[in-house]
This record gives sequence, C-alpha cells and structure tokens, in this order.
Amino acid sequence: MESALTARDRVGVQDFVLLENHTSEVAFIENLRKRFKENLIYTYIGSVLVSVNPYKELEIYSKQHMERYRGVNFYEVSPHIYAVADNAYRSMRTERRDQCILISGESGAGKTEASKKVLQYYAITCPASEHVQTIKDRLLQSNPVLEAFGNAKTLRNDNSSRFGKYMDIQFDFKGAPVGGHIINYLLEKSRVVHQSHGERNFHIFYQLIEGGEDDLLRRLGLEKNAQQYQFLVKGNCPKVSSINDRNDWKIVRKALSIIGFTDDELLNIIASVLHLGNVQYGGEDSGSAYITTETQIKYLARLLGVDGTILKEALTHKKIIAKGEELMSPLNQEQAASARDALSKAIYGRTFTWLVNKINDSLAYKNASVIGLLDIYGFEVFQNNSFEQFCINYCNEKLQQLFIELTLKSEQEEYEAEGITWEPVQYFNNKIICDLVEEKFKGIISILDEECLRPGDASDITFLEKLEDTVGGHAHFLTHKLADGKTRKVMGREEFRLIHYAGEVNYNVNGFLDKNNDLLFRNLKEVREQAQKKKDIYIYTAATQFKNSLAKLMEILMSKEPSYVRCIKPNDAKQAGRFDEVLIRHQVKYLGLMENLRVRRAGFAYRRRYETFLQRYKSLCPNTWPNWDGRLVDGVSTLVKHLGYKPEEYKLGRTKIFIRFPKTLFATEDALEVRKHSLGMSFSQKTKYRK
Ligand code: AOV
Ligand code: MG
Repeated sequence: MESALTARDRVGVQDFVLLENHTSEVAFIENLRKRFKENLIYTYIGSVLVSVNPYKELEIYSKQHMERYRGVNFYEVSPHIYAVADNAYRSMRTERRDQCILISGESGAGKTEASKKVLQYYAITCPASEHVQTIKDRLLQSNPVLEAFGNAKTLRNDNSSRFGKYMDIQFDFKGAPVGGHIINYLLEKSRVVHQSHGERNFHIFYQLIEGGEDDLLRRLGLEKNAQQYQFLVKGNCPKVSSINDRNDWKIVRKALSIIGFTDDELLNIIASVLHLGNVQYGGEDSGSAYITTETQIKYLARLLGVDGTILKEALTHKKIIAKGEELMSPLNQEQAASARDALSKAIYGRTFTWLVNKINDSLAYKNASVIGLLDIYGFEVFQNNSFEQFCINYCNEKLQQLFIELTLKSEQEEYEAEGITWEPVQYFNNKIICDLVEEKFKGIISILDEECLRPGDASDITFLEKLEDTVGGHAHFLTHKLADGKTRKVMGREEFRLIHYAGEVNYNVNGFLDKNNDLLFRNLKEVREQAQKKKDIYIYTAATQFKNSLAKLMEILMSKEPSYVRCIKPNDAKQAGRFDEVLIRHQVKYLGLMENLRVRRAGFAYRRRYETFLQRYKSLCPNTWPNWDGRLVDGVSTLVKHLGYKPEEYKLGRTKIFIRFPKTLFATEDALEVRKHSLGMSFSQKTKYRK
C-alpha cells in the first residue's frame, strides 16, 4: 500500500507549523501559492485543514486515494480532506466520542464540495451490509436532491447553498453507516419570487423545464422555455455555462426515486409555483384587484387540488375581523401581487421542509455514534445586501465564534489534562459582533422584532432609527449619520453597516420588517399578538427562529469533538489557476489562520500518544527495539534521550509526548528514513492502523 510522500507532495511545507518564519504572513501566503501552483490545494495547521478551491477537477478523489488515507496518521500522507474524514472516523471508533466536521469559508470557497467528499469517503470506505448499502445510497442521494431545491446560481457561486445544512451520519458498532439525520436552516425563500441581475432561481425550476419529459410538462401545463416564467426572468440569466440543467434533471429524478419519492406530488408543487408567478392582475375602478390570467388559475386549481373560485378569492382578498365577524376585504393590485408572492414563497418553503423531513424518514434515525457534518452558506457581500445576507453573515459570525472558543479551549484543555504549562495567544474575539446582533433587548434582532410587533407606524425606516438610537455608538455599527450631525456620504440613508469579522457589509433595511414577519399576510400580526396574549403558542419571527436554531446548533456542535476545514477562495472569477493574493490575504486574516498557527506554535507543534510514538520510532534505539516491556512513558523517555532531545525541546504529559519544534520531529523522521533504507523495508506499513 502506498503511503510515502513523493517529492511533489513536499512542495513548500505541508503543515504551516513547519514554516521557518511562522509569524510571517508573507511566508504563509507564499507557501499556499507554491502548493496551489502544484495543485496541492490542502495544507494543515496542525490538525486544521486549509483548502484552496482549485476550480477544476483534480485527480485526487479516486477510490485508490481513499484507500491511501484509511487508518493512516496525518503526517504520513499528503494533506487531504480524506485524512480529516478518516481521523474523525477513527476517533469516533476508538475514543467512542461523537465527532463533527465544521467546514467554513466564504461563498464559493468549496464548503459544499468538501462536505460531499467527506460523505463519499464514508460511503465508500466504511463496511457495509445490504441494508447499509441502501442507507449509504440514500445519504449520498440526498445531496443532489437538496442541492436542486436549495441551491442556486448567485454572483459569487454558480452552485450556491441558499440554506444551511447540518447532517448527522450514524454508525453502528461495526463502524458501518446505518442512518442519518438532516437539520436545515433558513432557506432563502425570497429567491423564489425575485433574483438579482445575473442570478437565478433555485436549480430545480430550470431542471424541470429543460429536462422534463414532454408528457410530464404537458400534464403540468409547462412550456419548455424558462423565459416564459416571471419567477425565472428577474435575473436575466436562464443559462449558466457551468450547469447542465438537462443532465442534472436526470440525476435528481433518479435520486428522488432512490430516496423513495414515487409520486409526482413534488413536481405538481414546483409547477404550481411557476404558474403562480404568472398570475397577473387588473384593477377595477374601485381599486380592487382582479385576476386576468384564467389559464394559470385552471392549472393551479388542478395541480394543488383546490377550488378555482376559492383560490381566486384568496389571491385577491384578505380576511379581516370586523365587529366580531369575518369579512373578505378586497386587495388592490399591489397588495394582491404581494399576497401572490407571499403564497409562492410559503409554498416553496414548506415544500423544502417537507422534503427534508421525507429524506430524514428514509434515513431511519437511530441512537448511535455520530459524525456531524456542517455545511452552511458562506459569508457574502453583494452590491445590495438585505435581510438574507444579514442572517447568513450572522450565522458565519457564530461559526467563527465557535472556532475561536474550541480551538483555544481544546488546546488549553489538552495542556491542562496533560499537566503542561503554556502561554495563551491573543485572538480577535468576534463575540462582540455576535452580541451586537443577538443580545436580548438591545441586540439588532431584538430591535427588529420590537418593530415588527409594534402596532402603528412601524416601518423599515423606524427600525433603522431605533438601531441608531440603541446601538449607534457600537464599534462595529455605522449608519450615514455622523456623531456631529453631519452625514457619511459613502452610505445610503436606508443602510446600516456592520463591521463583521470577515469584512464590512452595508445592509439596506428595505424589506427587513416584512421578511422578518415571514407570514403569509401582514394582518397575521394580529393573530400573533392574540397568540402571545394567550401565551399558549408563541409565533416567532424569522430572525428569532433562526437565532434560536443557531443556538441549538452551537450546543450540538459543542457536545462533539470538532475537526475543522477552512476553505479559501482563490479568485472572484471562478477561474482555475488564478491566485489572487489580495483576496487570499484577506481571507487568511479574517479566518484567523495566523493566530491559529501561533497558538499551535506557542505550545507544542506535535503531540503523540506514547504508544504511537514508541511504535513508530522504537527501532531507533537499541533499548526499545524490538520491544519495550516497561511503562510507556519510560520507554519514550529512554528513546528520546537516546535520540539526543534536549530538555527544552519536549515535555512528557500524562499520556502523550509534546514536542515543541517541528525540526526535532523531522530529525527523528529523517533518522527513521535512513534506517528504513538500510533495512529495506517500509515502516509506515508497519504502523498502519487497520480498521
Ligand atoms: P461553497 O459551498 O463554499 O459556497 P462550493 O463548494 O459550492 O462553495 O464550491 C463552488 C465551486 O467551486 C464548485 O461548484 C466547484 O466548481 C468548485 N470547487 C470547489 N471545491 C472544489 C474541489 N475540491 N475540486 C474541484 N472544484 C471545486 V456557498 O454554498 O455559495 O457559501 O452559499
Ligand atoms: Mg455551499
């Protein structure tokens, strides 16, 4: 079995900890660049994997590559996402601790691809029986399905995840995947009815229209032309060169049937949304709206199984309660159009949730050991940023917070557990930004909720004014107003700016209240107030629901042992081979990679369990070769003294040896290499851990 590193693998250093000048950002980026040019997209910082999106297919994901990483230690093979997957798997099995793999990075950096690679690794390398094969297939097939319904082309990424996803993969005592469970987070529903220039709606619509069989489309009343549909033309971008909708349709259809979707209910709903988008209104003299597109109503009634007259009324009226009586009050054209859009978003959003639930049912959740896989939407900045970007970027703040807490915490805990003293390293802690967004009563979400619930003249602008009053002085918050009463010219009057850990973003408050209310009709506000009075149910706003679900997610993640994958986007043009230094430096900075490296270096670059260390190097000392019978710690001590380790170079903890400088271990590795050659055998083979 192949496991030795080739010369090419050794371009630059494969662990940043080994950099000569480890405090230099220039050296850090130079190392990334050197490796990137050689298609070596993965590099470690200790156990954290840094990955640079190659924007081209690399020949490093074959079954043979997977085999190479099974049961092998990090430093024996070149860095790879498979090594992270394997390491988590082994820890789960040997230490019986639930694991999670957290993948972060900005939009288009490669998170979703990385998470798919992890899943494929388990699907292919883990043991399987016939039943397990079914589960494996479903786990794998859930990806194309969820991507079809939850991903879309944005300006940042042709396959951008517009929902957050956390997936538990469950393993039985033999290490076979036996089940799974998916939790989804806040789908960007507004995309159903509107797309910015150069962006698209969710993939599924185009797939159905481009790939759908003729008789299917006929039954659904759809034409084979995306330009016909109002919900698909807003971004003026029906075709994307990197996407083959027709092909993808076949993949998605097959995936749907493997998961167990047999009827066409789902497609009826997707078609209905398109028909809804084409519902047009005219206005009576009185101002009331009426529907001018009867064909759409006919199809809608049939596909949704509702009465046409009732549907028409629902699309042109709202229910009000006057003097204790229920009345239907007519809407004007504009109101009717937003009722139609709200209905479309609600239908799509619920379908997505239903889809996730169906997939979960098919995955048979059990109580077993789990590896959690987190793939969320990455930090994003557009020309115009709205409520959706606010939520997405807040989510990324939370994840960064977790990274900070856990990398520091776990490092500190390990030294403590092993009885080793060390010097902590300072980080920029983004807790201050998380608090600004989520704090009770005075955080941005609280203020937004307050405006959403306040009867009377509450509007997006009053929300902005409240923000200015409440958090105006915060170091990470700005609006166009300056403290001396003057205005900041670079900012619009309807914007606020957050200084995120990853950069500055201006948010336009237009639509914040509506999107946060997230209810079919605005008058449901009254329903909510009544519900609150009754106290039996509380209808949460979108932002608060999101905040609560993120808090739960953080709890789930904290209870597991984390592995990190930090994804970097090499350029904004989605191009292979282009290494945009300014862009990369920015990411290295905000991902805190230099601090990460310093923490790793300030303590001990390497740590090994005594048995692993002894097993690997025992041949280098006559007293430990071929076997050491005494206590492990004494064996290691004898060995390193024989190798000439100086006292300041290492420490012996309770279960592990800590080595301060990489060069020490490297000298030992070289010695091993020499001995290996003189004996003509492969040691890496001997130390291989077999599953
Ligand atoms: P993201 O998940 O981080 O963005 P993706 O994983 O979707 O980004 O990656 C974007 C695109 O980059 C993919 O569609 C591929 O074309 C390419 N890519 C990424 N990783 C690889 C790889 N390892 N090998 C080859 N190509 C790759 V977002 O979901 O927008 O935050 O919300
Ligand atoms: Mg993604």
